[in-house]
Amino acid sequence: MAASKSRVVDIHTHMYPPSYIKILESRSTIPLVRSFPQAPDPRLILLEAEVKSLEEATNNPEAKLPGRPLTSHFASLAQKVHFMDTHSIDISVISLANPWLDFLSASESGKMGESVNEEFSRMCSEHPGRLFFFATLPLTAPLETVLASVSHVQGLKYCRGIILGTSGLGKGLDDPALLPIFEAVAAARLTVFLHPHYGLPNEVWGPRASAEYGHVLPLALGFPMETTIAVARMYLSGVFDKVRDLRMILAHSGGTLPFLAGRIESCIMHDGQLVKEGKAGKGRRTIWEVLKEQLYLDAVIYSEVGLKAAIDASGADRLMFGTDHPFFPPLETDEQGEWESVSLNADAVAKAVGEGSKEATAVMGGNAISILRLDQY
Ligand code: 5CU
Repeated sequence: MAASKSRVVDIHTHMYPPSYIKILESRSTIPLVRSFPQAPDPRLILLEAEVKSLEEATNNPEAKLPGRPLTSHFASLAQKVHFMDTHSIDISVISLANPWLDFLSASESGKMGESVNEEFSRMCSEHPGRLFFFATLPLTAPLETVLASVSHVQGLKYCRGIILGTSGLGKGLDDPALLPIFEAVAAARLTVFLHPHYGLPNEVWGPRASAEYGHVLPLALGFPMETTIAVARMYLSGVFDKVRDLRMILAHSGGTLPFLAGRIESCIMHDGQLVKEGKAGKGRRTIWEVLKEQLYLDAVIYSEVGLKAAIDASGADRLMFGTDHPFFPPLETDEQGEWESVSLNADAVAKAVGEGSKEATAVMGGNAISILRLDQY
């Protein structure tokens, strides 16, 4: 299928299929879904930073509600398509939201992964050419199950990659045990969409955060730092050199990587241990080079200042628009209408590269169409 008109593609847009919500409803520790008598919608409670308010609301019906409302935006395909139509989004590359299958046991995750990926595949097939997806891997299962899952999703017509958290097999993404998985994903031409969930330890936010600061610190700072740390660890361990065909999209414009890449480089050059071990010398591919050769960034950073840093670090040809739907709904206007979180990101693109420019067309959709082969299905 060929098309000449410029199209808008949302590569950062999540769903929880109904079978996954059922599991969350059956749980008593995070992640979970729970109903409270004082609210019409059940609450979706995901983050470590929400545990304290969960306990308080469980014990006191007057306490503020934990988590976020689980509206139809999280699980309904019709709602996703309505959201796309409302915001003139032509194509969405949907993915399971955090924390994916991370909390399932080794014996549960393989089967659940298969069923979630089939469910995403089925949803995409209901809207051919409008929906594609990033699959999820059962990383708590044995290696052969994970590799079988890579082969399975490679064969699904609308699958274009894998959504991946930062915990890997439990030891982070610099774990050598992950290499066969990265190699299999790269060989299958599946792009990794790296997304945070765990943030930073709660103590970092201080004693006032839970009662007074809402979700701001873990989401605005914890998520981006988590991504930055995960990629820096991968870089330092040599994953990108070992798996040269690995391609990763970093959520939230790379966390703080574009801003901190120079500091990472300087710390490497001035590190006595790394210099002595020959890890800092000539021939080393810098993090700047990896940013331009193996990494892509989404454009979910909500201002042209962050977006310009992302463009400077990675290139306007490596940036892809996203919305983070169904997170960040409007709080004071109709959820069925336009979302300010979407227009903030679209406006940032226009301001950073010029409204209607060739670069804006690329960031808003053209890049995703060519990088993720969205015209081939
Ligand atoms: O609001 C949130 O907690 C989140 C989340 O959990 N995951 C995400 O992708 N965006 C926002």
